This record gives sequence, structure tokens and C-alpha cells, in this order.
Amino acid sequence: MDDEEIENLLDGYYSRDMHYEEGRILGSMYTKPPDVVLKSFFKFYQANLGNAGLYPGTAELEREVVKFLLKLTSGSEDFYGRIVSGGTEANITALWAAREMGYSRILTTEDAHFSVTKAAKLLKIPLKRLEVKNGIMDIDALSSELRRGDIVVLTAGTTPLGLIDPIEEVSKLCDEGCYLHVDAAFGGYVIPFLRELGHTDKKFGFDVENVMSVTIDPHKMGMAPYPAGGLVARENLFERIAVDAPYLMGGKSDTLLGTRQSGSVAAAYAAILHFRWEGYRKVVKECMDRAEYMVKRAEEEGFDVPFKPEMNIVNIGLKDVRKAKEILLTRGWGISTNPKYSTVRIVVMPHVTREVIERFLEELKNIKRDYGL
Ligand code: 0PR
Repeated sequence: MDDEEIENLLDGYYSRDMHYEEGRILGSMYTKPPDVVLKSFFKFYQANLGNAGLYPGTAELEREVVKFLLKLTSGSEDFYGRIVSGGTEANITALWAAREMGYSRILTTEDAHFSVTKAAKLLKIPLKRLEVKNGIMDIDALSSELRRGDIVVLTAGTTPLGLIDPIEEVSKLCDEGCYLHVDAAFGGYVIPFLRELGHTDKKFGFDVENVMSVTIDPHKMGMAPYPAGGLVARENLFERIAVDAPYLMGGKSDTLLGTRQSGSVAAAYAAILHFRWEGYRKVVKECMDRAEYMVKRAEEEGFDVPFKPEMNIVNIGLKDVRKAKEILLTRGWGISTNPKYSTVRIVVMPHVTREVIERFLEELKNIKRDYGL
């Protein structure tokens, strides 16, 4: 086929997808990255950090991104980190390394991301998911369950509600003999700025004594394109999982994946240069202002908002959320739901403007009335 034919054919497929700039995807932790970021993604498409010796420039970029992630997580510059394919790989890697260190059971909550369950199954580590209290880890339930050798996985920015588990309190319980991993895949690029903006004083990173490792994803609120997850750690977890790979330049492979798509590492760094600390703070402020606006407007329209958002994730109560999701999809809205809380869940990313919020609430009001939801 000639180029034009190929492009036309692909355009047909492309047009069937939803796109972030259309302002109709309200349930995903992603947004369209700035053009300069996308350009750098394509520029580095050949690099493969799975064989970093051939790509010293890209390897340096990875160290720069990790440095920024360590700043967000209050880590020291001599801590360790890798840009991986996403939060799932970051969580699996942390739990794999913890298992190699001799820890033997995972305690987390029902609201932890499903990647923790995947990791437990894959690594054959027994897993206990404790019922949450008001959407977060129940500290009493945890303290009666916790024993030496446990891995505790807490979430800073839970997937369903965007809440922060009691990390500082749990750290005190973890003083002896357990491994504390924090999944800040979403919240890692949010909480530091919420603190500066006076929305919270909670800590989630290495300024909490017993936090050993943190998942923090550039491809969520870092505004980088997929696939760019992050794992940072106090100790060299990557050494723990390394295997010999004699034919590689470095002689070892210390990530879960072999070949690593690396354009997104360059792109994650371009996003850091584009936004800088102040730019990310501005994005977080806007998203948070709009989340609060959405709560206010939803309540004015008579909806129930059962959880006050701690970050830019809003939940709106409806009687039948399965039906609501179905109808909203046929009307061109991509939302997600929390069947457990009977809510539709809106992740207020930068493309979710006030105008989008108004249009969406109008639609929601109509279907609530027409279908008795
Ligand atoms: N940890 C937390 C707290 C998460 O919310 C997620 C993903 C992960 C880990 C896993 O990250 P990766 O998906 O990068 O491996 N949470 C998003 C969510 O469930 C994933 C997502 C993104 C789902 C876009 C749908 C979608 O359209 O909302």
C-alpha cells in the first residue's frame, strides 16, 4: 500500500476512538500531553533502556526524571529509581524485590489498585485486602493483623476515591520488621502541590520514616505519554531482582521488562522542563479548583457527593451506576464507576474544564430524571 492509503485506513480506525482533547473522557487518569512532549516521544523512539549502554543520552534522561520523582517524594538524590511501563509494573517490581528481601505476606486494602492483586498472584505472595474505613486503611484492623515479615501497601490517591491512606500512622506500626510500599501512582504528582497550596499537610514519601519505596507515574498527573510509570526506593531494589544478561552492554537486566520503550522517558523529562515545579502546581490548583466547583454544582443540582475529594477525583452518587455508565457511553461520555460506592467517578484532569463539567452535569441530570437513576 502507498503511504496515503495506509494513513487513510488508519484514520478510519482512529476516528472510532475517543480522544482527550474532545473533553469526553472523564474517567481516566490521563490527558493530552503538550506538543513539545509528544515530539520528544517520537524523537527517542529508537532507544531501548533495556540495553542502556547503547543509549547513554537516554540513560541520562532517565536519571533526570528519577531525580524529579525523588524531589516529589522527598527522597535523597542518592536513592534509586527507574522509569517503567506504568504503575502496574512499578508495584510488581517493588513487591518482587520485597519478596527477594524475605518479606512474605502482603497487607493492603480493598481499594488498593488491582495491580497489587496481580503482583501477589504472579509472585505467589499471600495477600490480605482489609476492608476500608471511610475509604482508607482502617488502622485498627491493620494493627491487629500486622506481624513481622509483612509487606504493607498503602495508596496515596486511591483509584476509586482519590483518598490518602494513613501513611504516617502506619509507618509507626511498621517500625519493626515490615516493608512499607506506597502506591502514589496518581497522587505523587498531586500531593506535594496540594501541600504547598494549603489543601493538606499529609506526607506520603520518604519524609515518612519507614516508607521503603514509592510508585509515582509520569503518565498520570505528570502529563507524559504512556508508557511511563515510576518506581523510586531507599534501597537498590533493582539489584535485588537483577538477572545475568551476558550479551547486554551492562551484563545484567534489572527491570521486569527486557526491551523498554524509552521515548516516553524523554517525553517525561520534556514534560518536567515544560511545566517545571511551578507549572505542575498551577495544573494541580486548576484541577482542584474545578473538582471543588464540580462538587458544588453537583450538590446544587441535587446529587449526592458522598466523599469530599482529597484530590481531583469526584464521585457522584446514583442509584444504578451500571446503567448510567451504559447510557453515558452511548451518548459519547467515557466515565468510570465505583459499583461498591454506587457512584460515577470523574477524574478532573486538565481537559475537564468548567464547560465540560456543566455539559456533563446537564446530561447526568437528564438521564437521572429520564431513567430514574
Ligand atoms: N496504582 C494506582 C493507584 C492506580 O490508580 C493505577 C491505575 C495503577 C496503580 C496502575 O497503573 P498503570 O495502569 O499505569 O499500570 N489507575 C488508572 C485507573 O484505574 C488506570 C487507567 C487509566 C484506567 C486510564 C483506565 C483508563 O482509561 O483509573
